[in-house]
Amino acid sequence: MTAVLEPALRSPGREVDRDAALRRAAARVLLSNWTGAATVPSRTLYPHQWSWDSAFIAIGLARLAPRRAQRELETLLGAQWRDGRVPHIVFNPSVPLDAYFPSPDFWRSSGAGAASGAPADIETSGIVQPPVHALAAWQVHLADPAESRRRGFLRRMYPRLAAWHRYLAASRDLGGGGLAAVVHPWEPGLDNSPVWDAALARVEPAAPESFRRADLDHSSAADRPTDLDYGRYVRLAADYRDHGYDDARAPHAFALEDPCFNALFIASEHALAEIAAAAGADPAPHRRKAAEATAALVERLWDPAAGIFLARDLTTGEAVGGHSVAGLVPLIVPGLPEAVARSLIATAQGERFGLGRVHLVPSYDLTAPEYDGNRYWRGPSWFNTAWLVHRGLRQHGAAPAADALREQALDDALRTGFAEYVEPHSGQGRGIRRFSWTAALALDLLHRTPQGEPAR
Ligand code: 9WN
Repeated sequence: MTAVLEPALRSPGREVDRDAALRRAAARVLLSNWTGAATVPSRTLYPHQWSWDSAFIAIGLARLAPRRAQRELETLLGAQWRDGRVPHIVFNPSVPLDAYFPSPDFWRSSGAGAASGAPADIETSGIVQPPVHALAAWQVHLADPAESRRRGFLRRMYPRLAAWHRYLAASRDLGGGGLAAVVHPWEPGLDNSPVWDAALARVEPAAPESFRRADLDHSSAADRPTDLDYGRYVRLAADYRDHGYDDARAPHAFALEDPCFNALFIASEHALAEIAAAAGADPAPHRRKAAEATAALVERLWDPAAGIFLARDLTTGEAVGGHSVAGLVPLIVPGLPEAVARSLIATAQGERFGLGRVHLVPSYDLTAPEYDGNRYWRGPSWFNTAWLVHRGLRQHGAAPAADALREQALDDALRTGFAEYVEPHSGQGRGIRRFSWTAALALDLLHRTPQGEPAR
């Protein structure tokens, strides 16, 4: 394990050099991944626009170019469906079909999704990703309120963001308990997490010869989901498509309530209340919805004995999946009961996540048999979840732990050339490099208030 320095032991001169180098390098990554209307997560592996990536990217871009950050979110929400859903991928028509799988001719959104309100002139996927967008829009506004007001940014964003949240609350409350369900492992964004294993095992995989993976052209197979995972991803997406992406008609062989997805919904609902007030609308319904969803999150997903939030499989009604970083993310929820927050912090600092003793926050329990430190979301530490845990730690008064995590994230981002993820024990970069949200969130973490405090 490489040493993790306490902030107090670092030399201030070194930090200034590192920060300046990091700022320049991160800005270069974001510029080279900018298409003119949005930012691709990676020029090679992910050459289109992704939903939650764009929200994280906008949060970082706001520190660099607030106008471009607004544009990032406007482009994404420009592909919103009439039923309110924000698709997880917005395809760039100038990118060849075989550059990414599944491509637009697999999803066929403008045809198969027409009755659900898919746009006729833009091709997208038909599933969603975690709703970080209102949180991002509010941060983007705060970075330059005068420019935001001048461009009417929040007034234009508010109705779209509110429709997005209404879609999740109305069409995705498949369990009827006040939380949104995910219906595909790509939706929570932690695609091959061991949390989905039991539910996915019930899905008949699509035949391997019926599709060709493009991801293995750009990343090592050992760092990626397996072929069997892909067979099941394809089957679930094809079934949803073949039911017109209609949540009321689709069989939803895979339906789970994920704590990270719902925590981000709640944090964004709080942001939506701020946005509503600033845009001249009534914030009260958003505050009410945030409070109700917080109560539902604790009631349905909190496991006091495990000291973490667990996903719930709606097919069996069981809590599943063990200790995943997704279960720590509710630390970002404002108004989380203090005892729950304390217990979550203790879990993060315990042997399963090793906070402060390994690199960032492992995506899965270091002590579990399913843990694999190289394979995607089955162990490696990612920068977006580290950013979320950092924010949660600050929010709940754990400033020293938050500061140490921030320093490590900045070091790891620069040292690995903005890797997609890192192996938790060695800190070695895995996946691809020059990954946009790694660069963007480093820019946000670098930001200090005029008083010299790290930004919240
Ligand atoms: C499928 C773009 C996305 C991220 C996800 C990450 C990965 C896609 C893939 O890349 O998923 O959506 O092809 O593996 O798991 O969180 O949004 O960066």
